[in-house]
This record gives sequence, structure tokens and C-alpha cells, in this order.
Amino acid sequence: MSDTTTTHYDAVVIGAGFAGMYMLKRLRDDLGMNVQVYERGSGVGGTWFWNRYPGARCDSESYVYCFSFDDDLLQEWNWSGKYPEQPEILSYLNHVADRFDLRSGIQFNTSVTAARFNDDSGLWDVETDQGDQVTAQYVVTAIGCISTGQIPQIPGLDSFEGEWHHTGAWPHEGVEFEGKRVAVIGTGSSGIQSIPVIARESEHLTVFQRTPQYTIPAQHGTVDQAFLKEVKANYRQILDEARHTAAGFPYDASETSALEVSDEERQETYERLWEKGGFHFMLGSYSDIATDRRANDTASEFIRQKIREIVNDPETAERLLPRDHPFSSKRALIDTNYFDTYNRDNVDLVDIRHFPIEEITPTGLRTADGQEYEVDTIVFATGYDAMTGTFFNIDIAGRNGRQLREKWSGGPSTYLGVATADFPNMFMITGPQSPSVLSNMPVSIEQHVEWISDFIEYLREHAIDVVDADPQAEVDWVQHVSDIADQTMYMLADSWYLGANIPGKPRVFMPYAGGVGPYRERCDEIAANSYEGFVMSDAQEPVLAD
Ligand code: NA7
Repeated sequence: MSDTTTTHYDAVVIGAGFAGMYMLKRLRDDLGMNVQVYERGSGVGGTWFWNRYPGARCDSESYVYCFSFDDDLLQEWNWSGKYPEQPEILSYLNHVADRFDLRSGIQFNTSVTAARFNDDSGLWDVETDQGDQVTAQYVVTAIGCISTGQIPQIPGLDSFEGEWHHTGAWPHEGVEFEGKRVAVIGTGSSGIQSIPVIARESEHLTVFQRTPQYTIPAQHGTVDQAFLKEVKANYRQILDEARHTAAGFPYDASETSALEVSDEERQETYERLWEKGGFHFMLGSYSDIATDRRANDTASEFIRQKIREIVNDPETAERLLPRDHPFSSKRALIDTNYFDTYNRDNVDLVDIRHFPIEEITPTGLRTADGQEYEVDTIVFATGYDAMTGTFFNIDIAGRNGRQLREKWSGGPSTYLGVATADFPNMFMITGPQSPSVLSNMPVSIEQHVEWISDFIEYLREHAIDVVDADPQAEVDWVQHVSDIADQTMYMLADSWYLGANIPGKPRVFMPYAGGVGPYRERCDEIAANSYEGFVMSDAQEPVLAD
């Protein structure tokens, strides 16, 4: 091989979680393309490869948290729990990788460091931290929405003499909590899942809470075999139905307003769905909980009352009551024994909203009121630079060297969350401004993978080499995303959906709240109209830079 020879691929895919694995299958096996996947982990799984903290599991019920593209795969896999726990999801994804020979298309332990569009060649120049320098006609990002961990800048962490870990980069060998005094910082999904387990395993647990949360019991348990049998007999229909709902779950959505029923009836509905557990409470109770503040108040108050009933110590219960934001305006949480955990003798709750952690010392943490907490282990359940952070870890440059970081410095700007103008032939799976994190992820991932691969097939059939989002179509989409968000409760909380958890990040609502069903219809309509909103050119007529 001479020095001037560069390996060329039809497509480079970044990431080998649900999204990257399926993208590889579609492009390589169905379209016959030459595809390289780069994955920073040493195995497949993405989120589920990294998130090995105690209690890690998915909030989607297992029968719908899966690929739907293969009937045999659907029939042969048996989940053991009502909700899939992390080790089982990882086993499932490894099974899929083996079954469809996906590993042969993936280079592990390799992070893409740069992807730059070359205006002269019309190709992407891609570089990795392992020294790969390749070209590709298409770049597809399958980098996850919640994959760049956030560790707050608290002075003194370097001096800490104990162990510390972020939930999203958990050691594969596990963490020993027995006999340890542990601090957990953060009460989002990762915190509320891990806190009950760490409380049981450790000598003492101190939870540092900035924002009290609403959380609904999962009512987790082993999978109901009779239910599973029924699901398997109707799998295709159930999953097709899920694709056309608001959030990608085949649940009955209510069409009733919380304000048009009697107090007794409302109470009975909430009690029933609390017992049923999980997202049924949010999706199946009343139609206007996510959009009407007064309707939402009824659900918020019901949960506050549950907290008062469950937590024995009134002072602790008071500290756990969420009052500064409406239910489901932050990511809805699903727990197992979260509030009960505060009845344990070995668990304390510290409110860091009023007295933030000022310093980490060699032996623990000190809060602004001067209190010192001696601990052996600190768990950062402090979340992620979500939706855009992982893009910015890669040097992504489009036409004329334009940096994605610079283009999105005021917030992401995309067409359908799939493409962004000036970055031709780059597609994003569950990118910002698509339903993504507001949905059952495999549903949204499959929809994007299938739509993108159909689009690439169309481009190949029409001998179109370069495609880019039309800037006006993008402006219109961004406006639509924002208009929809303005009609929801989401704008009323400081959440990672809005970038509010990252100091200095622009406050822009990033996912698309219009629902996966309507979104799918819009994408299909655009495809049927010869992919309106995209600018296409063939090799003879290179697209000129704006
Ligand atoms: P989240 O949901 O972002 O939760 C992070 C938690 O950490 C949350 O309670 C934050 O409080 C808290 N936090 C963040 N930064 C700080 C600082 N600087 N000081 C104190 N506390 C802090 O992340 P998760 O990993 O739990 O969940 C991520 C997603 O994974 C989840 O939504 C699901 O989609 C799956 P805050 O609420 O911001 O006041």
C-alpha cells in the first residue's frame, strides 16, 4: 500500500449501540454498502455497555424495548423481567451482534476524533484516536443522546482519598459498597435507580439532592408468562401500534381531561395507575397532564401526597417534595423503593439546593452551611451533557470548514433532527429536534435507521452523490420544534432537555415533543415528496457552498 492510498468506505457509522448496530445491518446487508462502524467501547451496547451502576435498568417494559425488524429475533428472545435490567439488555445486544454477524463491521476501542467534509472530493475525511484516516461518502452518527457524562466542577475532587465514579462510566468489575460510607450526588434516573441498591449494600448512604423529584413505582418483577405469550402471538401488531403513538409505547392513551372528572374518579384513576406502575401513570391517565398546568397540578399533588404517606419522617418527606416544577416537566422517573429507602436508618438526605457542596476534601464533602460529611466513596449520578455534548467531542466540520460546534453554539439547528445544513451526507440517528429521548428509544432509532437507509437507497438509485438540508426547511423545522415545546410543561423546569444542567449551555429545548406517530408521518410524507427540504446534486454538478 502506498502512502497516498486511503481506505474508502461508502459509509462510516459512529457508535455501536442499538442505533449503530441496526444502521450497519441495513447499509451493509440490505444495501450492500461497504460500511465501517467505530465504537469507543470494547463491546457493543452503547448506553448499556457503560451504565453498569447498581440498579441500572430501562424504564420501557422489556417486551417493547427491542428491535422489531426480525420476526424470528422477536420470537426467540425471552426477557426475564417486566423491565429489562442492564445486564440483560447487554446480553440481548450481544446476541443480536452475533446473530447478524455485526462484529465484523465494527472496530472497537476506537473513538472518532474528527469528521471533516472535503469540499473538493465531496467526501468525508474521518480520523480516529487509533490513527485511522479514512474517507467516506456518508457519515452517520449513532452516538446516543445521553453519552457524555457530566461531573460538576467542585473544588477538591483531586484531593479525595476514597473512590469515586460517575454512573455512566461504571467499572466493569463493579464497586464494593459493603462496610463503606457512600455519598450519592444527584437524584435523576441514575440516582433514583442506584440509591435503593446502594443503601442496602453500604454501611451508610448520604444522598445529596439538588432538586426533589416526582417518581412513579415501576412495579417491577418477573415477566408475566401469560402476558408474554399473548404478546408473542401478536408481536407485529403491537409494535406497529407503538410506532404510531405519542411516545412509542403500545399503551392506551387517555382522551379525557383531568379537569372534567370528579375528584373521586381522578383519585381512583391515579391510584390504579400508580399500582400498575411505570409510564402508564403519565401516558394513560389524562390527556392534558403534559399541556395544562391545572390538570398537571392534580397529578403532581397526588404524587406529593404519596411521598408524605411513604416517608416516615415528616421533615425528610418535606425535603423530598417536588414543588418547583410540574410533574413530567423533567424526565419522568420510574423507581423501585426509592422513597421507602429514606425510612432506613443508614440513609440521610442532604438538601444541596440551599447549601451546595462547596468542596470535596480528602475524606468527604463540605456543604455551604459548613457541614462536613465523611465518606469512603462518592457516586456522581450527575447526568450528561445531553443531545449535543457528544457531537461536540468530535471535531465535525462541514462545508468550507464550518464547525458544528460553532453552528450550534446558540443551540442545535437541524432538519427533522436527521440532517443539518452545510454538513452534506451526514445523517444523525435520534439527533436533536427529533423525538428521541421523549420516546421509547428503539422505536425512534428504528424509524430513523429505516428512513435514512431508504433515503440513501433513493440517492443511489438516482445517482445523487451529495445531499444537504435546505437551510429554509431547517429554519422552519426548528421553529416548529420550538412552537410545539412552548405548548408543554417542559418549558417550566430546569432540565437537561433544555440544557439547564450544564453551566453556560444555551437554554433551548432540544427534543421534538410532537410525538413519534406524527413525526413518522411527517418523515414519510417528506420521503414520498421526493425528500422535499433536501438539496441534492450529482457528481457532475457539485453543490456550491453558500
Ligand atoms: P439527570 O437526570 O440529569 O440527573 C442528574 C442529577 O444530578 C439531578 O438530580 C441533578 O440535579 C443533579 N446534579 C447535576 N449537576 C449537579 C451539581 N452540579 N450539583 C448537584 N447536583 C447536580 O441524569 P441521570 O443520569 O440520572 O439520567 C439521565 C437520563 O438517563 C435520564 O433522564 C433517562 O433518560 C436515562 P437537578 O435536577 O439538575 O437540580
